[in-house]
Amino acid sequence: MQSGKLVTMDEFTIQETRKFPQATGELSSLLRDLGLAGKIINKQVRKAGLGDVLGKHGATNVQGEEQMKLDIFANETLINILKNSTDCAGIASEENDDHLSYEDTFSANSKYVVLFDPLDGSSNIDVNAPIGTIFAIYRRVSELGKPCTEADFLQPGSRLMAAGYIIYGSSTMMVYATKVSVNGFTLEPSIGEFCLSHPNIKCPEDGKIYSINQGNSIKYTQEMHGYLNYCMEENKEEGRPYSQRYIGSMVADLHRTLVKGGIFIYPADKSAPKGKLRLQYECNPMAFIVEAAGGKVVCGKRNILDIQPTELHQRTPIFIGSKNMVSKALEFVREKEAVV
Ligand code: FBP
Repeated sequence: MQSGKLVTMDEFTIQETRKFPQATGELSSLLRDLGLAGKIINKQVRKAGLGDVLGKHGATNVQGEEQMKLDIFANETLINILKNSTDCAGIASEENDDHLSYEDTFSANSKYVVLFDPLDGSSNIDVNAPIGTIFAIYRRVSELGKPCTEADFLQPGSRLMAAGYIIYGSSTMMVYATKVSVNGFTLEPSIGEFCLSHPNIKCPEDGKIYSINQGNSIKYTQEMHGYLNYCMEENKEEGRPYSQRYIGSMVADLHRTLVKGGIFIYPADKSAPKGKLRLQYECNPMAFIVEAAGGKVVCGKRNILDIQPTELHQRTPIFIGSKNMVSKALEFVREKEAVV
């Protein structure tokens, strides 16, 4: 890659495919379709204050959450783009009760399924803070040529083929991981292409930032308080107290944690004994990305990627980020936090 030469995500995925002689290019083309969906959602997000896309839609989703107009727009955009894609047999979304299988011949013969959170950080949409789209790609376990089944969407994270997110922040970026590497692409508006800007991302082993909604701390266990006190206590040698940062969009808090180091925690608590964040389209894709970048992810007792899902919208506690910081947190919370 010559310095200064822009490498588009399309070029990059094609170059990567060449490294795997058995590759058919289907996964790369699916990633490109997700990039296209990201560009269309980005266009709406960037002018959210002008069009009629801010505010609530009036409906609620399967989690009982009020859906925002942009949630619906992003959801429909992804469903339609992946439906027209030649490489997706079906989808599951945070906004849909059940999975959707695409039954046209092309889709039914596709070997991949996609799960997504179409717009993560809904509470930040109307206040112009960073939001994102999260996606996870599995090779289906059901028979090709037939409609995909629920089993295709209830696979452990360790079976992911690829996962990523698109962050609509100060710039728009797409970050995705395969089993071998994590790469980031920034949208170059003048050519409308995601271009390689963060090659081979590595999550620093240590960090100086902890990220948690401490407003919930009255509901935390003693062990969790033990770790928070550890983060806030003075220890110059170890660079503590850490700084606290919490944007309230998982995509934005995880993007910072991935590139700068740190730890992001959404623990179980008295009102959410299984945690808040969803395993299949929030925690597993982020866990796959951070682990591929050398970071660590647990639910309090074990690696989140080893959990065998039983429900599409199940939740899990999550401790994710710099390897050494997550290991330290585990020293405090192991056992008590594990509810899965
Ligand atoms: P959705 O917006 O997709 O429902 O995601 C959940 C989420 O907004 C995460 O992005 C974020 O990390 C978390 O919930 C914030 O929760 P809380 O407001 O309880 O801290």
